Amino acid sequence: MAVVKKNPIKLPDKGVVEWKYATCGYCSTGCSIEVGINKEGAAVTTRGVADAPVNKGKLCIKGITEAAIFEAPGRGTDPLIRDHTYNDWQKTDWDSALDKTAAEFKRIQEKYGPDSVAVVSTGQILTEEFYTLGKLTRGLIGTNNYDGNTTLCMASAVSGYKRSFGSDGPPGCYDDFEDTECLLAFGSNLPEQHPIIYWRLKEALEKRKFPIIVIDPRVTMFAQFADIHLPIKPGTDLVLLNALAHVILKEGLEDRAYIDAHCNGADDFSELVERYDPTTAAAITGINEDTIRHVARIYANAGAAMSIWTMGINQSTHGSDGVCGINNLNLITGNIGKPGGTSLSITGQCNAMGTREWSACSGLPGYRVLENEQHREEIGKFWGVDPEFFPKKRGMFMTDIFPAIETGQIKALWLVATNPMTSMADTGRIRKIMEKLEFCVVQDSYEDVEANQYAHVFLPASVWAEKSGCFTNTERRVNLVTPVKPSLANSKPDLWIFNQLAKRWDASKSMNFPDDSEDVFNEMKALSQGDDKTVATAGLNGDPRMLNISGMSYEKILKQRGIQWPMREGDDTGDARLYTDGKFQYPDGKAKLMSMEFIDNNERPSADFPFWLNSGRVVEHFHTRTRTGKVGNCNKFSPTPYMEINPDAAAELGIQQMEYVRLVSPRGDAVVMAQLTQRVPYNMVFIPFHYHDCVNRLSLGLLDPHSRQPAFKQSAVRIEKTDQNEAAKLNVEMRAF
Ligand SMILES: Nc1nc2c(c(=O)[nH]1)N[C@H]1C(S)=C(S)[C@@H](COP(=O)(O)OP(=O)(O)OC[C@H]3O[C@@H](n4cnc5c(=O)[nH]c(N)nc54)[C@H](O)[C@@H]3O)O[C@H]1N2
Ligand SMILES: Nc1nc2c(c(=O)[nH]1)N[C@H]1C(S)=C(S)[C@@H](COP(=O)(O)OP(=O)(O)OC[C@H]3O[C@@H](n4cnc5c(=O)[nH]c(N)nc54)[C@H](O)[C@@H]3O)O[C@H]1N2
Ligand code: SF4
Ligand SMILES: [Mo]
Repeated sequence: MAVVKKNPIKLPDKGVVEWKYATCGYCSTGCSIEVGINKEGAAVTTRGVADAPVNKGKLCIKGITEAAIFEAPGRGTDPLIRDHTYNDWQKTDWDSALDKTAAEFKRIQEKYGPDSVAVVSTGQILTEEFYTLGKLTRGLIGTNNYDGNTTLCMASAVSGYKRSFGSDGPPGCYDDFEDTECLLAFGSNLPEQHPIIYWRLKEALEKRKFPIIVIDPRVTMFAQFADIHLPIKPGTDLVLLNALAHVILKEGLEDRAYIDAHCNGADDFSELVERYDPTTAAAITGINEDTIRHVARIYANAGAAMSIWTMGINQSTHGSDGVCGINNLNLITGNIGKPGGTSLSITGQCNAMGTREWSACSGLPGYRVLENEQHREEIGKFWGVDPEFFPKKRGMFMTDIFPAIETGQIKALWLVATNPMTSMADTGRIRKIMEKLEFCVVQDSYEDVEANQYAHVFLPASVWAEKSGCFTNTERRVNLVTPVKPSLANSKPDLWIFNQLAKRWDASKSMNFPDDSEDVFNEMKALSQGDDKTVATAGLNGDPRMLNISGMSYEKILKQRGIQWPMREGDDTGDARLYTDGKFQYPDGKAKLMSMEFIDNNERPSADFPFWLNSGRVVEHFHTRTRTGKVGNCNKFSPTPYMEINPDAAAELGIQQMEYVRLVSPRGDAVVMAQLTQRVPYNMVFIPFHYHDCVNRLSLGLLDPHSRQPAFKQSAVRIEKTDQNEAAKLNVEMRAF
């Protein structure tokens, strides 16, 4: 038989002369990536690194197109400066921009007190940069109002881990897919938001079938691939979790030996979940009682079972409680710290972990806390700062900083790699708040970032692999970014900017601000080293030294394509899992079963606003589109703000596919295009939050009491018809940003 010859796919020759190593700068999966450099030294393409443990050569659409971000339109090329009336920007030199920034911070602190300057950072710069920003903010500027956009993202996971286990730190890893016998996924659309973690899951499933159960009000791509989909009523996951525990305890399916040996609070917990029987829970969650019992039995009877979650849990008024509920489920079934048995928060930004570990945003570096005297003294001594200079408890969260600007308590704001004008809830209010600032400095790689509309100084930062340092991914893997090309124009690495700014404070003369990122890494290594026996004395949140990176070096990280912490001095590599010995970070070494009552406090659909407003992401875009909005091969899939609406609801309102509509909430309005799809239930619309002046003009964002994270996914709206020509004009204006 004649062999049919197919035309092989021909990749255009990009003229690559060298491949340089980095870690992807978008999501927290942590893919190892190589950037192709041509003979002019320009980054022209990317490819996955074949021997990397995370991605084994694979990349998603964002990683594949990432070389385009370096020269994308809107990059900041020079420092900019302007007066208080927001007149035209003037180009300036670095010294003038940094002098002005330092002088304004000092003037305002002198006039209104040290905490009147706020610093809000990100999950997207390198760990060495986070650590240096922490040193500058805590050790020199001396404001306690220092936080990051991770309050919009991972704060509930951090808070839940601390409450359950005594410390932050995701205990599992991607290899757990290889051993698990059941996977529960709460509010996570893994195939779109973490495509390569999803690919790892599919790989495991090809070798061995095990049930996938997805809990999400939408029929996401993940839900479509699941064995069981629980389309839960928004914001009610805690009730489902308490009911699953109810069934497990009632039917004697728990791991009693594990609970007795490793958990406190079992009696209170049994008493609490007794009230969450499946019949009561079904009425609240919309999941029928038989399914609740069925899922509880599958999970508890599996030899090893794991749970993952993302923003469907964290971004809720019960975000922290939801995380504790997931941890409870895994504690009572003995599924922590064993292969295939874990409670794994899927993180968000490329270095959401790095900021938690080292930025000193909510405490001090290396999981140390401000509330602990010993921690303050250790860091004070190490940095050469009087420990009395440190506050004795954490300051405001990002979501409290903005209301404090509104009331005049905070007068100056420094935004580092975050764009609250698009990403915070109720942006109409945020706009008014930004106008109140006496001084605002924006440090971003792109000068067209919307937050810059209210800045008086703009500091253009180098982006991603123009810099050198580490990211930590979802499974605690520290991986390296190397500078693959020089910084664009007059932009500078964030590390350089922090170091130069530090020089504007006299006290910096007796401190160390290394220029080289590896020297900074070595400082962090030294701070992470320690005697593991200090657990009992470490105080509030246990032993910071669980986060031990003392055995790592850039060379080893590069060689192993990323190493998980902890890796102690003398170890060959890092530990895959935490808590394998069932010893937790509370002083008595036990975890805590948390008893949590459900409080029904969400804004919900009403006669005036009859639709749930849900929001999230799509695979081709990243956040506020400062990058993917300019990459043609990403932006072409969804250039226009749109909502998913159920076809039955659309028919009733007389709305056609691709028609523009006006959405109205108690906060504001937004014009979007309608995409008719069964993915959303009849009384819900879903909007990707990537577009400026869109879903966050509408969202309420009630705060979780523990984590202060906003409930971005539970608001209410009504839908109105709108003039199609006007809407199209508005859309063109918005796309021209
Ligand atoms: N392509 C792409 N990937 C990304 C990002 C991106 O912008 N683009 N961002 C990164 C970041 S920072 C993050 S934080 C992650 C986010 O990753 P994900 O959390 O997976 O993404 P989202 O789309 O925000 O939300 C996930 C799901 O939560 C569901 N949900 C809403 N309300 C509820 C509820 O009450 N209960 C439950 N169980 N589910 C609910 C939504 O319907 C949605 O499908 O993605 C990361 N990866
Ligand atoms: N309605 C709704 N709102 C949400 C969410 C939701 O699901 N729904 N999700 C929330 C979540 S989980 C998150 S994480 C936030 C994200 O919200 P933001 O942090 O506001 O989003 P980004 O667009 O990622 O902003 C990061 C900025 O950093 C810049 N940048 C990138 N690399 C560098 C660098 O190396 N140096 C410097 N200096 N700048 C750099 C980018 O250009 C960009 O402007 O949004 C939150 N908002
Ligand atoms: S999955 Fe995440 S880390 Fe991997 S290539 Fe895609 S965006 Fe980058
Ligand atoms: Mo996030």
